Amino acid sequence: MNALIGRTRPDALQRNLLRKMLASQVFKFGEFTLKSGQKSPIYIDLRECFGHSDLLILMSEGLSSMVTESRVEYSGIVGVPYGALPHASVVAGLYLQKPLLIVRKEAKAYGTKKLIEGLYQQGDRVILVEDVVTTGGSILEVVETLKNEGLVATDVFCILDREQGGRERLKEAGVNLYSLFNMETVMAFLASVNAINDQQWAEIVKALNLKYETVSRFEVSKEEEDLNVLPFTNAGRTSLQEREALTTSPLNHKIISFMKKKSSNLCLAIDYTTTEQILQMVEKAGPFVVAIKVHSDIITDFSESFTQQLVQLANNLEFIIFDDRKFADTGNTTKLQLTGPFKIAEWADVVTTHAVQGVDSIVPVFREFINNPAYRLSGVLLIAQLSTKGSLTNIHEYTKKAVQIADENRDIVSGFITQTRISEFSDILNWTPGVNLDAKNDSTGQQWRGVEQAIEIQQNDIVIVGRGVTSSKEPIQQLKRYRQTAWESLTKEENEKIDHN
Ligand code: 5BU
Repeated sequence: MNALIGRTRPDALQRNLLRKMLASQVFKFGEFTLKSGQKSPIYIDLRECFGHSDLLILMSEGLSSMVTESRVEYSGIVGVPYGALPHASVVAGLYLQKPLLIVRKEAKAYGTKKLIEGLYQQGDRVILVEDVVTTGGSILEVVETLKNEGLVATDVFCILDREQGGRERLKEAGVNLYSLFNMETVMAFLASVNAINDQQWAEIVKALNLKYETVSRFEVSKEEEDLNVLPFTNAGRTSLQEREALTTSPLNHKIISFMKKKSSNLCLAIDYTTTEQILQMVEKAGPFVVAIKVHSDIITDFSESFTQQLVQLANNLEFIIFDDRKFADTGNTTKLQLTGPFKIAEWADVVTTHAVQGVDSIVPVFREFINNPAYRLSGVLLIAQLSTKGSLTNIHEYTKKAVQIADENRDIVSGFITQTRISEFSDILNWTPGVNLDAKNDSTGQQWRGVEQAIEIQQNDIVIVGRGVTSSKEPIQQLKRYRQTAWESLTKEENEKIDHN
């Protein structure tokens, strides 16, 4: 790896913005023909941000900071039509609180016939806000119009400098360009988080005739290593009441009723290997959790009597039985595994499945079991993102496909196993493993983060905790601590909303 660490490292706001842009599909990969006729393997569609208010806000915040830091003096802000108009409005109206000017592409044939709308006087100095600068052509046209109206414009603030000669052309015309990102920063980010590989880097460099000889990457800190730091969707969590009313899944109805009754959004992962140890823990932990998760295939003395006792405890103590079996095979094999020696479909309320085998190998098989009252199984949790370091589910395309499978089959997919909120459908519950209040990682790839990150920032619903409780000397004390922290995190927003009303 030819690292150019430092040179192109974006700051925290930029990194946050780039991550959001990646998650919101601003960067599109494929084969595109640009306005210039050039072919490009990447297309940066900044207009995606009109649909994501958090992106529009972050971009406007970045543009505003650049303007302030530049110390350029100006009395008005001009948005270059049309793509930059929303940004210019937010920057002028909200952040910098200066008059907004709009330059028409053509003069109106009626009324004032003005080419420039807004509050200004001859001789005023204005700045320009633009989204993407390629050759600088549109900016020079706007500068010319402004000049003809007696306005002075020598500074342009843009989100992306595509490095296609715009900066140089503007400079020749006496116009300074300030950019939030240039192509190299964008590409260094994409390479650093493995969204593009070295070959894609080379293809982009060639197609856009860029001058970089080596792949440039910056160091991604431990916390940032994984792309799933922020939610995929802006559709925030609605209240439990609303979600209860929305969900048609009997399983989720049951889970939400347990959550409310027990003030708990906790699932305990009991990875003990003997039935005695597991049952002892279930008896003590049952009252505080909404679900108990087991791995049936790690239990050395697995028996039918074990599952009978487990079912009885679940019925009495009101929790969901979750077998984390992670199906990932043909539909036929999944069917055999559900009914095989462990008879999973008979005692588990919910199981996990990977999405890798594709929708046709998942949905019909599980639907058959879930709709059959002879089986206890009443929902599946689709694994959209794993908690492990370097997980291949960090490839966003994969997660998006998993989300699509779930969104379209909400009668059987009652939840996701995920790191961050990914679906806009709030009736699908987001279960999240990789939570520990006292440790960051184990020696075999697990990555843990705290409850606040998992529930408040990443907007998950149910915390899956294992060793944080089960390896502790005082497991029930720890369990209560996790329950309280997780429940406070989940209900905080709801309580805040109630307070505001
Ligand atoms: P831990 O002891 O808190 O690391 O236990 C987490 C449990 O969740 C454990 O049973 C794992 O098998 C399970 N898990 C996970 O940790 N990460 C994942 O991405 C998935 C499951 Br899927």
